[in-house]
Amino acid sequence: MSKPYTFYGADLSLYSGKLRAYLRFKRIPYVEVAPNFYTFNVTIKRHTGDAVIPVLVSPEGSWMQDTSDIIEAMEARFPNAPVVPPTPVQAFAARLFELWGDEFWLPTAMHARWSHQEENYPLFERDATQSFFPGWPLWISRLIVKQGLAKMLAEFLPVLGVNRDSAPLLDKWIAQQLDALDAHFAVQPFLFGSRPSLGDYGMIGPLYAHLGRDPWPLRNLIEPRKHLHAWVQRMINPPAGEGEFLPDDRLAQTLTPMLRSIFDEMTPFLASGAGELRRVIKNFKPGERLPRFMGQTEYPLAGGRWRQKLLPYTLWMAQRVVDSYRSLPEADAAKVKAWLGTIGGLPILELDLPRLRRAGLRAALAED
Ligand SMILES: N[C@@H](CCC(=O)N[C@@H](CS)C(=O)NCC(=O)O)C(=O)O
Repeated sequence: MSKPYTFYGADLSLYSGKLRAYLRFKRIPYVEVAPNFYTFNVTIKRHTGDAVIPVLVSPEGSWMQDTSDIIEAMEARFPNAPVVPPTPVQAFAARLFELWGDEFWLPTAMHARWSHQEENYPLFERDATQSFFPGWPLWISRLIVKQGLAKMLAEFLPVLGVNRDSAPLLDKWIAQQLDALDAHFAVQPFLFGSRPSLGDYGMIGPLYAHLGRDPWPLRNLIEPRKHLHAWVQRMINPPAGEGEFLPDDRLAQTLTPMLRSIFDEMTPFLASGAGELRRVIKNFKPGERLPRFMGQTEYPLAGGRWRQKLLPYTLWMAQRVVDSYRSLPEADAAKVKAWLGTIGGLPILELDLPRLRRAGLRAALAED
């Protein structure tokens, strides 16, 4: 067996769940290491520019950060059972679902964990103290974790628009989406057939650590939906065999409700964010890292309106999706466009995105 990769991650971390599920399905040899306080804040920061997980280090010692970039790099190295479908419509849809799970579900993930912290906090505290502060006196590590939590609650929930007044709308959206996913997984093992795709990996991020493992959401949101619960378990413990994507570039009808959210809610969110960035772009120099959060976006959600700050990084993710369309051979691009036309999805191709590059956890304006 070849030398293993080192995977810096943690059970409590959303994007670690995404990468872990991927590595397991691909049978890529890895050793998971919980980064301690020093590794996280010093070593990882030195190599990637930010204190962040997950990070993957190759046996040759190259450090990789950002699950989308990591999966892309690993797909090139491990071409068995590709997770991006070989046909254009399924491939484009898989990228849309990755973006949707990675970015559009963030308010949901944070709400599910932090709006129910009386039930969720003990597990979080245990994970965080054991992962980041092994060997430290418990009272000190508990105090540091609690301070980190206070900062998170003060900053992150308001950034994402989650508060007492907005929560009922988000709860309505969550119930709609989870019901739709449950109905889909009643008829298909994964989003596009019997093989998990990049889209499934985007979705397992929020649906593992924050919804599928924290006790309140697990008990109230996931366990009552048994097909969705079974999918979460399949994602974590992938079945033997490679499975396959549906033939003829077909999409199951049961994906339609989720695609409605992607086109009717997420696309306006991205358009609102792009407009916001365009308005302030002259204040930044080419190459400059943009703030992690900025401005305000507003978009339709579950029949109401949602307001949250823009994460310019989200627009970098959207740029990847649009770029994947632009790099298609003409005949494949025509198929994707025709499909988008039938489902009211064309505006995603017309987003006015400023050119961005990724810099660690953030986006920066591209140099050219
Ligand atoms: N888009 C990145 C996100 C990584 C990320 O946000 N990781 C979280 C843990 S799940 C983190 O380390 N956050 C540190 C911070 O927000 O400062 C990816 O896909 O890897």
